[in-house]
Amino acid sequence: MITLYGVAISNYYNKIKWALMEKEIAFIEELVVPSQNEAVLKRSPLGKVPFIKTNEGYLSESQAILEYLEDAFPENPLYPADPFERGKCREFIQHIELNVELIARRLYSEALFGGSVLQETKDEVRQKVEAGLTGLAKLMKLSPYALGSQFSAADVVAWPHLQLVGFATQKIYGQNLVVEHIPGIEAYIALIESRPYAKQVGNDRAAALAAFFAKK
Ligand SMILES: N[C@@H](CCC(=O)N[C@@H](CS)C(=O)NCC(=O)O)C(=O)O
Repeated sequence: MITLYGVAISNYYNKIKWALMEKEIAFIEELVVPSQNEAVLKRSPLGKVPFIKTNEGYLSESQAILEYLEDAFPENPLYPADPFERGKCREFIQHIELNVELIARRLYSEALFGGSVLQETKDEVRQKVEAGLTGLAKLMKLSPYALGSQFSAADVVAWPHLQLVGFATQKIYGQNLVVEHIPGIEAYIALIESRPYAKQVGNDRAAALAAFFAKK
């Protein structure tokens, strides 16, 4: 049995939770907030979430976890069988995480957590996120899924990240840069959110966000 550690407001946590559900892998969730506390650092080297416990030990970094799940539980595959298509799927994931999500992340302290981000940072992030989204639009097929007719790991990664990046850019710039740069993204998000497991992950995220803000 896999244990998934983290918080349901985290897009990386939701990526893995949703993958576990779509692959029909049994798991339990345990609430752990990111921390520099020794108990967390022993299981996740930078104190980040998500991380998982397997029969063999702990594993951190969501992409390493996703690929481990695919290797260890080959049923209900999330990656295409064809090597080139698998490569395209990995290319898409690397691109969205490196050139879009990781850049936009610098806005979250203000967009979500009541902090403030320097105008200089906002300007720099905007330029880089727009470049990242322009590149992503070239890779994304949306016919109807991220990379074509088959639901895949690309979707499992795209939905939690693009939803959050769209929200954060709307809050900071008054414009949803995801919607502006990826034609057809709203219909895609609606399609994904009609999937029962995505609905469940979305509902859990909404409840966790409400609880988080009620505590502040
Ligand atoms: N590359 C990591 C990123 C995970 C990540 O940044 N998680 C956030 C929550 S969404 C976190 O733990 N942040 C705390 C920190 O950066 O110290 C992954 O893919 O798992």
